[in-house]
Amino acid sequence: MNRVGARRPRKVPPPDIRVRNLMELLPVLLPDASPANASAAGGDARHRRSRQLHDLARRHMPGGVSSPVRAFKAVGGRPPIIAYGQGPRVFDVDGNAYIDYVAAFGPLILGHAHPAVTDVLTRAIERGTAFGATTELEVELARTICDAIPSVEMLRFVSSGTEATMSALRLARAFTGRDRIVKFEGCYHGHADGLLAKAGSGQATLGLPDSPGVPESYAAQTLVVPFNDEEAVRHLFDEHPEEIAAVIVEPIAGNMGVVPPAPGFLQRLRELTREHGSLLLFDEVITGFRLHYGGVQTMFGIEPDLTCLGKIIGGGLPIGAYGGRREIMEMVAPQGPVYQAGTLAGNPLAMAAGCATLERCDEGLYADLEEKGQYLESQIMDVIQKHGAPMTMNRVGSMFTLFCSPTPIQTYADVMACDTDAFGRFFHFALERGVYLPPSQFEAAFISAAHTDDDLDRLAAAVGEYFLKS
Ligand code: KE4
Repeated sequence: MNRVGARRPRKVPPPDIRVRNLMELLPVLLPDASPANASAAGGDARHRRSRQLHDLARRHMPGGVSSPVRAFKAVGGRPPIIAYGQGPRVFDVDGNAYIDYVAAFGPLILGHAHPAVTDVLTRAIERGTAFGATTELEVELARTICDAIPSVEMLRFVSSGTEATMSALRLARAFTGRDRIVKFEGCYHGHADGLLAKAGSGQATLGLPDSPGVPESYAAQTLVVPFNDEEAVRHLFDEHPEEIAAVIVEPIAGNMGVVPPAPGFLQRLRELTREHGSLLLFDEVITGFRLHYGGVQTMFGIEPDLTCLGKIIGGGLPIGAYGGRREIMEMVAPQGPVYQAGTLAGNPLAMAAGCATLERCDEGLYADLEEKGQYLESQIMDVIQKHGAPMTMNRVGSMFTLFCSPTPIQTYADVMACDTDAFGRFFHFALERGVYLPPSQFEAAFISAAHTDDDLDRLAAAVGEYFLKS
């Protein structure tokens, strides 16, 4: 039993994998660095340093990662340790190259180390890293986002998507004077206690904790219903009249894999929330600026009361934001009584990377991404049909998921019926061939502006080769 305060002898890692000095770890990248492709070398020798570093990582960090999905538990095996990225590729510490469809789980719409972003960051970093004060670029990014999303008249920057949704829900409760919130099975909004809730059994509508450490009382304030089930939402409002502060939804679900809203579903949520005096929150942490300049809301012509953003608006640096109607946002401290704060909120480096990224999110970019998405989808659907493969693809713009399912995926129940073991086998088959998909059946994959048709062909070829062999 560790006595509090007792100093444990410091464990020294085996000498041969002591992390070298920082500058050695960040060698100047040669522009034409083209390390051996993962499939070029043989056996485990090509992952030697990754394995060593992963062992060291697991000694010092739970699961050897800073976020669970990165640990490959959903697909098995051990993750490569990444050294750097360039355009559509990432390279691991053993020099293996991968065409990257993870895109850091969404932010990197321009690809890795886009010169426009790295140039701006290089300039910004020479001026300092944080000030604890408002900066000009922060005002510029806030203005840009408010101009891009009509429903966002005012916003607050935070440092993660979790902070954005957590704060927006606190604000919604304050604005409505109500406590309950509604979320959908399969949608993920970050790890704030009240959002780690799962559906109660049977007719029970009150949420149950979806993680140890979440008090039942917190989860009970969260009502969880199936995505795309508008009748279930209507029933909740009947069951809990004047108790529901807000309904939060990923307007295009990305966290059960990509599942688009059923026709009219989002519009119905807008009607029901307005009818019952609740707020509609669009969690656009993934979809904000991913599919359209602004949010999915501009594609569907729906104005939520509050919007949560992240990922792309920070160009790969830590960021989140929540915003919406002025009368609601003016309740946020210090203008109003709803407290929320953050040391590194509005960080100047994140603001710089965000401004540089959004500057390039123009109509041409989205047209290019849609064309690439259509090309990839046609390539993959051809292969699936040719082999009669038990796989289907959901795609919206440049976000997609390959589901190991012989039938279409339209609901959370459909997703839960997928063969996740088969996905794990396919994931590693592709990884071995230098194609890096998100390491879970329940994630969205992303095409960036840097992906070429050859890169897209490599993924389609991996699908074809996999089913040819299986
Ligand atoms: P963060 O706290 O991870 O920045 O954002 C939480 C969040 C909120 N809303 C949506 C729609 C999200 O997708 C996320 C986070 N997304 C996951 C991937 N599905 C981040 C990857 C991870 O957890 O490591």
